[in-house]
Amino acid sequence: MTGHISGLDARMVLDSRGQPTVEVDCFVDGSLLGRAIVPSGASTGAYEALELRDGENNLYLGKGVSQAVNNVKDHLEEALVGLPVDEQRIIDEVMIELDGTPNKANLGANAMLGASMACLHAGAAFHELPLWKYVGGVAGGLMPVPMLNILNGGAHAVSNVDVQEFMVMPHGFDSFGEGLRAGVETYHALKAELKKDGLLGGIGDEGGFAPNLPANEDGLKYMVRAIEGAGYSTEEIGIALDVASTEFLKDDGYHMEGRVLSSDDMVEMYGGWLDEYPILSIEDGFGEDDWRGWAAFTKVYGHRVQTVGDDLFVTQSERLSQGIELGAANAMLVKLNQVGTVTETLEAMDLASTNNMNNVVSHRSGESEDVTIADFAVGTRAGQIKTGAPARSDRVAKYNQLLRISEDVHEYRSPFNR
Ligand code: 2PG
Ligand code: MG
Repeated sequence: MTGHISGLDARMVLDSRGQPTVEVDCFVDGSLLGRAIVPSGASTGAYEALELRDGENNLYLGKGVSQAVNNVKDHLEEALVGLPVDEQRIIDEVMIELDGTPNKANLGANAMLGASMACLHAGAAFHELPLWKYVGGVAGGLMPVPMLNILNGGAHAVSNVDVQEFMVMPHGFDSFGEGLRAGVETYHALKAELKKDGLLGGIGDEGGFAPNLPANEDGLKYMVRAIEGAGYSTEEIGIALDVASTEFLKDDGYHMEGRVLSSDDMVEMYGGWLDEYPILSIEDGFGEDDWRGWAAFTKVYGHRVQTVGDDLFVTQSERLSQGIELGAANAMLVKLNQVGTVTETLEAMDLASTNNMNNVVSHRSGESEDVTIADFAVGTRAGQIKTGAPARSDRVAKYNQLLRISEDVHEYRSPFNR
């Protein structure tokens, strides 16, 4: 075995919303050693790397990925064959150079990430290591505290709730397994609470319940009822929100509950919520271009709450550097497909942690059976992962992989007492 990439293959498969996505196989010395499926967002940020979709025809309503698949077979394979599979940085740099654009517009971030992750898996397999250990090296793994998105709104649900994600964060437990169990029990308790009030309907894209509610704040009330209903205290389980506010930011302000709010109004609203509810983390509380709102909020409340940039940073070092300079946030959401390669993702995470920011590894709303992010979160010692409700196999698969990993990795702690 030489450990050199001998071929790539790619195909279209479906994601959890029934949309096409890219799957890539990586062959080393003629054997299939790595395979990965690329996720896809709904509330995507404007600065994300380009997801290449066929568009022009009616197949799959224009969402086909045949060009991206062909780019793997026609261009990426030729460029990567012969490279050592465990030289991830070289592999990614070769692809970036071949693409030649700042946002992967040429080959498509979906083609490139599929290849990048497939090679990562193949590198781990070549060295006969579990993926988390290959990613983490001698530093060993850290089990992440899960953020379970148990109440879905925004672009992930058909409801009147603007806030996209109400998550529970079981941070006050001794092990990942206990934390997960508490989160899952809270999910069931939420179901019971919503049922009592006649609000139980379908579930959203990430498996959380998706009720219509009189106000966004009612989502917070239900979260507390669920935590307590499950027999836990709000000291053990806190709330994390993804407001995904870029989705309802228009030219004149944030459109919420029939009102138009300024950034200052938003700061005040969140301040009120922080006084009333056990909120540990707020993601995308401000729009992707509202640097001023971000910085104002983090300045006043950053010592009390984790402020997480998703659409703001799009897992890209350049945007993150800007945010660090402005003090825009104290954490970065990590989505591999926002930047398009494993190496650039690791670089952005490194930049965040050297600047004392937390990293939160995240799924996309369009997912699959691929569980790369579970291992990735453990190996990078990110400390936090959000990967949906404990419902729908595309979400549960990640939690199940974390349960398997937790047989070997025992370190688990709240990211808030560092
Ligand atoms: C988010 C994600 C995942 P999407 O906004 O954080 O929850 O949603 O993949 O639709 O961008
Ligand atoms: Mg988000």
